[in-house]
Amino acid sequence: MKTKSGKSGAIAVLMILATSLCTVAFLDMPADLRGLSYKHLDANNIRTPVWNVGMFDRENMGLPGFNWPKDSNAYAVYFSGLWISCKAGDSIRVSQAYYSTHFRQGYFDYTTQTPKGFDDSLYRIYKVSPQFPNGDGQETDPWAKWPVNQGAPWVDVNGNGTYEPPADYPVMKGEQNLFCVFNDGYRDSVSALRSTLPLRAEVHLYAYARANQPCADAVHYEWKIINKGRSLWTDFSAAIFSDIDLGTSNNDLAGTDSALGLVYGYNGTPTDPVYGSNPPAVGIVVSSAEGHPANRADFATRWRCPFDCPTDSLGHYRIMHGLRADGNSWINPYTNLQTKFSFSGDPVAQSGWRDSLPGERYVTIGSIFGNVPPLDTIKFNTTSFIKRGTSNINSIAELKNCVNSVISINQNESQIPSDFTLYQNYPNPFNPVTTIRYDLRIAGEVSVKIYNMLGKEVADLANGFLNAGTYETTFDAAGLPSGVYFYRMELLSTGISGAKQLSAARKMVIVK
Ligand SMILES: [Ca+2]
Ligand SMILES: [Ca+2]
Ligand SMILES: [Ca+2]
Repeated sequence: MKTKSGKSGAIAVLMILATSLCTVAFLDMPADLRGLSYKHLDANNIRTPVWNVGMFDRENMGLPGFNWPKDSNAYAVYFSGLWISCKAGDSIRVSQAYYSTHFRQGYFDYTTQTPKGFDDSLYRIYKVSPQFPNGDGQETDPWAKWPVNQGAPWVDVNGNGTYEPPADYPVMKGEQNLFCVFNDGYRDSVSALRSTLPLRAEVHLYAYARANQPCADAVHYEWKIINKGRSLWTDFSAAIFSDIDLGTSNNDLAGTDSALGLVYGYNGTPTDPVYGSNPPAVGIVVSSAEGHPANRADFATRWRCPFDCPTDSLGHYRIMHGLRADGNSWINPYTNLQTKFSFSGDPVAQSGWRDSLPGERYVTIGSIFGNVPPLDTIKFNTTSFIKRGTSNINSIAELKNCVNSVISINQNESQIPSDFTLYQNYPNPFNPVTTIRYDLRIAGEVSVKIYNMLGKEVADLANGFLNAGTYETTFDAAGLPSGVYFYRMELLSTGISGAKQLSAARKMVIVK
């Protein structure tokens, strides 16, 4: 059995007991398991569970959750969770999903300053898909169940303020979309070592995955964190903790990239017993941080236990502010400068400050938002993604090449469940060749054209009848000057709801 810092053999015995009783219970979970629920994102080649209490990448019964390639026996992450922290008055506040979790389902009532919904089965996790307005009879809920009254995002097509599916529908940025609400107001079962007063935070999680995710397999998380207490949060930070385990956990390394705002894990040896040769690299990137002065990640680090392991709430607060667990700053030994991105050298170029001595690794990445007054909301969006190259090290190069692509997808506006999807070109900016991808869910007359800034057509990439399916076309801009261009797709469909003309356009940049 995999052992974790701070876990005892007694807990492992309890888990085995729980297993034999076939209950929803696993290693290091709090005693009260009522209301816990999870559903999977498995739209591309990642299959991973998301829970209604701030944790993800973990299966039931304490098993690793980030299955890639899905339906294989290989996993790249053991556990991930949301971490938040602040100061309120003189004291620090820390709430974490860290194997166990400080969060519970339900909302935090501002008026009475109490958590609510713990015993209400409506505060479960929800999942909807553009393909299944009535659900699929398995994990996918009917659109009508989408909990808009809990804050789940939706589109009011007729603008009357009332949710009337299927005319109105959930915001669906991907083929699979999850939502849940949780808060940190219940502290009854918190480990004494990491206990602080709660922040009184209410969190709305919207998570999604796309079937056709360009460049790398990815899942996206949008954390909306609301200060429901009556105190100002100062030095508020949000982070994702991840116990990356690429196949076998005892031969991994990790690193960060401050320019990309990325933390990643990779196999420290060319071959992993589970993944074999050329094992993949897995990354987490802060795709946006609204309410943050620079809208980006401020810190990313990797740590090991017991060497530089946080052991109490103060240590975790420090990790969530880009410091070492002991309170000192990280010092880059190659520059002698303080940094909040540890191990930020380049394993591909074999330069700079790199991780060494493969073993068990943990990673954390996040943003420091500063002051958050009562009832203010911050938005912290993260993407987890994975890429396999031609070697354990080349996988890092390939992973980094995909950062901009997975982020551009994450920043898309709500995807209306329509008859087609037009994706961002890749690469972008480009010189001189790029790829444009689109999905047709029904057959129809399609045109894809490229226009310059003046609206003049400069290329015609598709024109004619196409069956439903996924299409890719390459565009060679060899004869065109640098600048901003647009590509526009039009679809004339004759579906069951009658003939209709649909169009979408996106921007791209030629840099020579
Ligand atoms: Ca409506
Ligand atoms: Ca490994
Ligand atoms: Ca690990």
